[in-house]
Amino acid sequence: ISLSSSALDSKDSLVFRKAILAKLTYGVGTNPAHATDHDWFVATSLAVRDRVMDRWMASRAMDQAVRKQVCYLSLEFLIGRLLPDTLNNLRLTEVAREALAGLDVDLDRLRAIEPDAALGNGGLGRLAACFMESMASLEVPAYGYGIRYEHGLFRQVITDGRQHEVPEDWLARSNPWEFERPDLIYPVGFGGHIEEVRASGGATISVWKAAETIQAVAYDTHIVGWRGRHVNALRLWSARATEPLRLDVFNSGDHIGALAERARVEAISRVLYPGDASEAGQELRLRQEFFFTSASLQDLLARHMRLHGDIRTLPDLAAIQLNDTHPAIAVAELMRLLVDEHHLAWEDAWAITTGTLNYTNHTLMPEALERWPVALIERLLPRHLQIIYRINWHHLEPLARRSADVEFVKAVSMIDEDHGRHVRMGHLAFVGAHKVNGVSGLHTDLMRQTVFRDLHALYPNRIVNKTNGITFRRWLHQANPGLARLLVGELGDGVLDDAGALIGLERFSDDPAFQEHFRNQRAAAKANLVQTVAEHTGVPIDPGALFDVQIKRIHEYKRQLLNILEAVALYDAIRAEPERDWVPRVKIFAGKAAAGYDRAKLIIKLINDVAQVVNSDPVMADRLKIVFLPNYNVSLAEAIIPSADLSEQISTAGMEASGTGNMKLALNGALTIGTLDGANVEIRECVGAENIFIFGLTAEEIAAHRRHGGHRDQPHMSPRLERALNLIRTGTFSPEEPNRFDSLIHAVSSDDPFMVAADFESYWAAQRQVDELWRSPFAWWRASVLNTARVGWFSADRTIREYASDIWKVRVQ
Ligand code: DL6
Repeated sequence: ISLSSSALDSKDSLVFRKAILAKLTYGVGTNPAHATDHDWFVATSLAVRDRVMDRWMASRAMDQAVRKQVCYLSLEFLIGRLLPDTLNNLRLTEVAREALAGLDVDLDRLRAIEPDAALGNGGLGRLAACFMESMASLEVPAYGYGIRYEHGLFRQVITDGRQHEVPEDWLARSNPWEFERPDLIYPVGFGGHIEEVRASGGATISVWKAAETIQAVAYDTHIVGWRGRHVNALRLWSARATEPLRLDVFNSGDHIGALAERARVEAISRVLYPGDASEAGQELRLRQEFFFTSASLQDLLARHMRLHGDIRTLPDLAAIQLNDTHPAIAVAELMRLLVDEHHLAWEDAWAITTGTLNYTNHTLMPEALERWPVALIERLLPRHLQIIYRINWHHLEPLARRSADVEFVKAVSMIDEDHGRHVRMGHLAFVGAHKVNGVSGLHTDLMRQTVFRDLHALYPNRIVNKTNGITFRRWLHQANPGLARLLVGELGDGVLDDAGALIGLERFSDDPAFQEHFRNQRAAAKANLVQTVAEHTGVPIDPGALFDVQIKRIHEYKRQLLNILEAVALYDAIRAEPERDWVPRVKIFAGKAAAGYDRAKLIIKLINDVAQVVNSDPVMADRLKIVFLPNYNVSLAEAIIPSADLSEQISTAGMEASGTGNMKLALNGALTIGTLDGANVEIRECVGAENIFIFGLTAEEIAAHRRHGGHRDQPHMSPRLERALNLIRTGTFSPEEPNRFDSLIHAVSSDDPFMVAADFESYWAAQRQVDELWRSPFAWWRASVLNTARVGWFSADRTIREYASDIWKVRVQ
């Protein structure tokens, strides 16, 4: 292969081609004649990585000057593929494409080979990934800290309409992006007892004698900021047994037994979200949380001491963000490290802890707020339980002195004494944090009024709002390159740097020629999705139809059930009057249900059963199609979002903390149909009430309804909903098992906890308004352009600037 295969190749692409070839030979150990696509992927990634290294070192050198650092502790980082991200941020995509084309290799094919790093579950994990990218782009010195799970979120396989979970194996082939740091190892202890030892000065100090010690080994992955200006590290910990095997046991002939202890220890970083229905599963989860929190804090303190030499300056030089309560044990662990290992007085340690830690809450749902049995913490982390008790004593003692109301004291205590003794991790995080934030305006208000009402009364300035954001580099520039090119053509290159510049599009919203271009981009994305749908489901869909998209975790509060019930009602209406002027629609669903969440899995089955009947009914033709795309992940989201006309954000009001899919879809021009929940409220403020379809009860109405015991009444059923439920009940979609969906029907028609029946008619009406607007293309595309133009505020750069100035007190560029 000639290095100058095309006269048109740029100098940079020639240099890059040479670099890829060198990596293929010396890094992968093969040559072009024998290289597989995977070999080319690794060689290309290694060549790209080389371009990052100098910047990474330079960023590190800069950070090590006296700049305050951010440590983002998160059990999840849903980063997806790194090749397109890194190429995009280095502005190298076209160079790489050209370089590879000269070697007869297609960049897009290589991109598809990279497994998604699915080290997360949903919104919280993807938010962490967006924040890491924005922090690098804004030159905030930051470390992301988490677990290097060997198996990320399960792969979802749909057979016979049902979800099956298959282990995900992203590390099965080499991961070209990470650097193992075999010398960066920290011990993490579990179990044992505490010894009170007399120190030289005469005081007694507590020494934790752990029963077992596990090694946390660091693996670093670069996170490149926009235009490659700054590079941060994502440091993930892998668990390793101190003893690789019991040689005596091995030699005695018990070859498996000799490795048993190692398997047990290393299970900590084996799987994201081990099932926690069993006690062993719960224990493993707590071990995971402590493992990565302790290693991360030890790493931070070691770096701080190396660079600055004085532990007391920690709050001036580091801000730690706890992403949800998963790392909340950090409050006790930081105190332990400061008091037991750095020998600080309790009060001094507490001032440092509360000056450094901050906590983000991501849910108000009681069942998702972590509580650990006291007995479990006592067994696994005895010293931490002592510390938690002491923190709690300091927290409650002033209340006792003022003879506060007993119920109030019980409500703010870190220990829930009522339902078996539990440690409330949200309370621990709240009391140990400098700031506590919600993730949308509504969610933050509800935090103040509900789960943290009493703590908020005690610490009235602690809760702040930081509405979520998304990185536009990934969710617009990269996911929708055609639209990005159009925007640059009209608004100039600056729109890539400044999300606020999108507002310049407003003036084109009425311009038929621009609308036409905008529409063409959507059409191209839809054509691609038509192919993807055909490949994955075999269902042919009409690219001219309205693409109505609901993509997110499957959960009752997200109300995929409401959506599919509306589809059943629509099916019923079309069958009754096929000749009416129906707007052709394709309802597209994608999402995973937690493995142990039977009702969510049944909703998946219902969607697939309804899809099967609707899609094969000749009366429907292209009027209505329903598809469920399997194995939703970041890459699939990137493929679906640019093609969406309508974005379903229909959670029960008050239950979705923010949502970020809502932002991604609106940015790409989809109109939202949604409740006044989470960030939908702010999206409506930005895009204008006339450019969004809002329906349903508000959070306040639902709360009032529940206060009056309304959820115990039979919900009002509209005749349309009755008919839809009847079709399901009588086996229209499951003739072989008519009562398959009885539990879903029962939930809706008895206490209706998610207000599906209550919101049904209003949702139906909003959907008919959608149809109406679709019939007026000029008005539809105007609204669509205005959505893209007006959502610049939801850039994660804005969110990170707010965290930086109001919570972390760090400088941004
Ligand atoms: O803040 C990120 C993301 C929000 O956008 C979602 O609304 C919220 O559900 C999600 N929360 C979680 C935590 N657990 N639960 N449920 O993933 O956080």
